Amino acid sequence: MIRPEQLKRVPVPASIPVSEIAGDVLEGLSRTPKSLPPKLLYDAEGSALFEQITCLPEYYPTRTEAAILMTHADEICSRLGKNVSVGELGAGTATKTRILLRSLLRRQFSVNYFPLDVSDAALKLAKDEVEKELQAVNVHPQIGDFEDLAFLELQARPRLVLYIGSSIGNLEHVDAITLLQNVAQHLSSGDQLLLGVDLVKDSGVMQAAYNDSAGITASFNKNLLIRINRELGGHFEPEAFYHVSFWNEAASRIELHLESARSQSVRVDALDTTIRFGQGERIHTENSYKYTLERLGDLLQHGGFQLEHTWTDPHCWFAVSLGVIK
Ligand code: AVJ
Repeated sequence: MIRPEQLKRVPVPASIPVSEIAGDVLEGLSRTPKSLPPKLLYDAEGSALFEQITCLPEYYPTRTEAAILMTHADEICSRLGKNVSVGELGAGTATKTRILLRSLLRRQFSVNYFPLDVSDAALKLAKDEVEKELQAVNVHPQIGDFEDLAFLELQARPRLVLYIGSSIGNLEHVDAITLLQNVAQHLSSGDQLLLGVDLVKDSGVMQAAYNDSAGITASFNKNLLIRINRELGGHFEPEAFYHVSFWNEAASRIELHLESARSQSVRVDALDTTIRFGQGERIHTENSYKYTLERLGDLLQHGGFQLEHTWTDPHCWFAVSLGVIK
């Protein structure tokens, strides 16, 4: 965890401490039904696989959101405070962010940009790519998860917080609201949030995006087992698990699971435990919630933001909303 006093360019830890993975893995795999927190999917390898996912023909969210940002960048920037600093939650490699930064630099001389991510590797790429293209952007990478929001207070006001890419879709509704409330707590009147969420649409379109024909999403999902093998001395055979994904209409979400192909026992050395799987038993690895415009409005409001404007694409597949602290 990063504390505010550590943020003055003191070296930050290279990744989530192993003990934290151990606790999450032990807890998740001891539960019935078994589950693992989605943030564990995003180690260096997982983040690289997710980058590949964003380029897949079936995976519409990234290019749809990028198109919204490109089409409306000037209008979005015209609605921002004068001379904003930019923070970003789950920045990844910041590819889409550069669309906004480019446009922002037509309005202000420089930008202080604070990308937060759990992946050290992704942040390094983000910093390199942004600084290579946009010399007037000062990048201040923040390694951490969404509990480490104190860096927002290091940003000069007015602040813009980016939470794009539908990352909020990983969260249960109550947790999404709590997260926005936590963000709001570090902000002041006039500070803004730009939030990107995936919208409910034809289920075939959504399901194809999480079950691509090249099998990249399957590799992304199974990478979690490989990570446990590497970091915790696990003995998972990734071939002994199937990638399963489907649209859960009642919960308004795509679910990702790893399904045991047979009954098996898997030893995890660092946990000093053996995990038993029945044939067909699943580990729930990720949810990707899809919103309606109405639910998106409620989310912002309950999170402490007043909705200023929402931009969507022509199919209304994805939405980018700007909210402000009153
Ligand atoms: C990174 C959470 C936005 O939900 O679409 C993509 C994750 N998982 N394919 C999403 C993901 C499998 C992605 N988010």
